Order: sequence, then structure tokens, then C-alpha cells
Amino acid sequence: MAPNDQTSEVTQPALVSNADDRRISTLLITIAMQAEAMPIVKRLDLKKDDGSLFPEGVSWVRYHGTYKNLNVNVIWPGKDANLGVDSVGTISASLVTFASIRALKPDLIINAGTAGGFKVKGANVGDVYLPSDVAFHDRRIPIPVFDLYGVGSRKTFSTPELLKALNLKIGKLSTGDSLDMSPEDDKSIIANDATLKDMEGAAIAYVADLLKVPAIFVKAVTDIVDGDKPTSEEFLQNLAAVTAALGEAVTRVVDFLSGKLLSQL
Ligand code: FMC
Repeated sequence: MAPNDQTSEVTQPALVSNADDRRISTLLITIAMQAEAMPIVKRLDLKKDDGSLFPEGVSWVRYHGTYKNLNVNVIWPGKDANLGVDSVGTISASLVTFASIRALKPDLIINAGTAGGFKVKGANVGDVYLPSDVAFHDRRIPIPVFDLYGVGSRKTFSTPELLKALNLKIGKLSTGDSLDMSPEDDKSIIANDATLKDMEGAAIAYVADLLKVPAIFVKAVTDIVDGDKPTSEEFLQNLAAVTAALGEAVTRVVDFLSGKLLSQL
């Protein structure tokens, strides 16, 4: 049986129940790239910390501050120590999310970033989504039940009011550690019914679920995966404009969260 064939037969775990009635006070915003982080850091007027939160010598960066009564933390895994490029992908996202949750005990995680979008599913460059589900498309383990573990499908924390208030788009997000897409990935992405493709989302959902912290995802489309332009070219071409749009959307999300209980999202 193909890895994804059983997904619909199994109840997908939700990321923490919406019955939780805590007032949102501490936010953890995880971001993979500096270009994605800076517009948000500027808009929310956050400051870089002294680095003492994380193990000595790691590249991870925290920006923090108080914004509209919220303790806001933007965490970026920093640049690769050897190559000097952003530490994108599931491994650094998982590690920095784990360490940040342990250190900051956030009420809510927001994973903000760019993503590829599928035009057959209605995505356009610049669209901003609040994904309803996340799953992996590059963890193929064709053994019963391990196949489902590999796909790692999870529902995100449900935010019907936020979705309505901000008029954002909804769709499913599929995560893998490559910017390009192999034919096998393509099949899994279709099985995941995904509108969006990124390199961190499902990994962050896994860590959030592990430590029982609700997580939501804000993803802005930089490139059309099923379009005619090469992904890397289109991604780089649209990065500046789309990260500006992402910064605006994340600010609106944070504005909405201010003063709310988790159950009011
Ligand atoms: N496929 C996978 N990831 C991305 C993408 C695409 N078409 N467009 N943008 C991204 C995101 C990933 O999550 C990475 O953090 C970064 O942008 C690309 O390396």
C-alpha cells in the first residue's frame, strides 16, 4: 500500500484542544530565514537578546519585546556556522523550537514563513494562508503504521475567528527538506491534499504536539510549484515583496491575539 493511502482511515490528532481557556500572554514566533524575520522584528519593535537563552555557541537568535501587552519572541535558527546561509529545514526548526518552548513556555506558537503554492489548489504569489493541516511528503516508510508515522499528519490549532477576522486563505501544508520536488514528493503532496509546500511546518507541529503547545502557521506564497517558472528563481525574485506581506499579516495576527483567550481564536 502506498504510504499515504491509510491517512483518511485514522483520526488525525489535533494540536492541543481548543477547550483550553488560558489568556494568551507569551508568543513564540518561529521563522527560518532572516529575510522573513526582519520585517516582523521591525514592525513589532523587537530587540535582539544577549543569547543567554540558548546553549553557548549556537547560531540561534531571539528577538523579543512587549507588544500590545504580549510577550513576543521571534526565534530564527540563524546562519549555518560553516556556510553562512539561513539554517532552513526541519532539523534546525525542530531543535530551536524545542529549546525555545523549554525556555519560554509560550502559550501559543506561530510558525511564520514563505511557501510554495499550487495553482491547481487556488494559490497565487503573495497569498497568505493559515494552514488547517500539516504533513510530511518526504518520509516514505512503506510498512503498515510506520507509513502513517512518516506522513505525520496533524491538524493545526483551530482558529475560526482569526480566519474570519483577517480574511486569510485556508489550505493544507506539506513539508519536506527540499526546495525542489521529486516525482515521489509530488505524489505524496497530492495524497496530502496540500495547497502549500514548505520546509519546516510539519516538523514544528511535531515538536509543538510533543510538548503540548498549540501551534498555528502563517505562510505566504513566494512561488507557484505547478507553474512554468523554476522554483528557485521565482522564490528569490518574490522574496522581498512576499516577506513584506508576511510581516504585515503576522502583525495583524498578533494584533488579533492581544487580550484574547486561546478559546477565542
Ligand atoms: N518549497 C519548499 N519550501 C519553500 C518553497 C517551496 N516551493 N518556497 N518557500 C519555501 C520556504 C521554506 O520553508 C524554506 O524556509 C525557504 O522558504 C526556502 O529555502
